Amino acid sequence: MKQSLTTEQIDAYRRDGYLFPLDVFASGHVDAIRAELEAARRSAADAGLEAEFPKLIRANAQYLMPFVYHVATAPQLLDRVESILGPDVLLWSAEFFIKAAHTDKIVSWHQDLTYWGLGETDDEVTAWLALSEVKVESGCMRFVPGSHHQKLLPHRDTFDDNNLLSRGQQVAVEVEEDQAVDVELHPGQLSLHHGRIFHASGPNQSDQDRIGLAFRFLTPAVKQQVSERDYAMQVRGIDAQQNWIHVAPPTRNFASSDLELYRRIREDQREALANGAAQEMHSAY
Ligand SMILES: O=C(O)CCC(=O)C(=O)O
Repeated sequence: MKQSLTTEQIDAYRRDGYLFPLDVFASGHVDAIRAELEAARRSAADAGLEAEFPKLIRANAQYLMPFVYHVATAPQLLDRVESILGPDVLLWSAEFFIKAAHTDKIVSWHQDLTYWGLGETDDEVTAWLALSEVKVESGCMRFVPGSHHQKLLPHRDTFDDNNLLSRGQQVAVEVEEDQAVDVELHPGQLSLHHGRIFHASGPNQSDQDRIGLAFRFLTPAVKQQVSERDYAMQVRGIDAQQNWIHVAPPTRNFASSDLELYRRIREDQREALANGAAQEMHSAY
């Protein structure tokens, strides 16, 4: 049976810009996913990619590791995404956000869509899966309810080394932090968030690593507006618009042909990210 969201849940997502917690995987399944992550780390080391591994899993991990694609396409996860986006769904990126125990890594207040060249669209949703306990103490995400009703706002780059965002991007307006909601999740639970919601997360002061896997899903109506071309995997329905270069799932961890494609994709996407930087500099100063 389909595990669609209820009308109340969809209304809450549209009103608040987020929805959580949603039970997706049992704890045994989460253990298996974490074991796959460790196996992938070993495969990367065998391929001489040990140092690059943390960067390789921070964006587009679905192109390099079959288990990431399998998690993204689990019916109970995609049913929830389909409730928000409709029957035609593309997977644009899969990104691990890992904060080791007792580390200062944070994520500054930002709106996701600022950096991706995808415009201000409502046709994108992030499904963020907890692969560990995720508490305030371990640096859970925080959302400002209703902030997605605003447009994309100027951001500035802080280049803070402790920031998990590539340039330490930070929305350049006052954030009503006292209104923010803590997104605490148990392993196997999911949160959904809108691409314009203000969100951030603090350091991990707990004894355990905090591990999240964020999937960025789109409808085929979304277009890359900055880079000349962009890539996605079709995970449900059809793509009538053909705005995207479709990529097939990988068949083993870090195959050299997949790595080659991955590097080409990153290079092609760089234009959108760099362009975002130029616009932010322009609008923030
Ligand atoms: O995992 C985090 O702390 C932040 C994740 C995030 O910013 C996102 O998924 O958009």
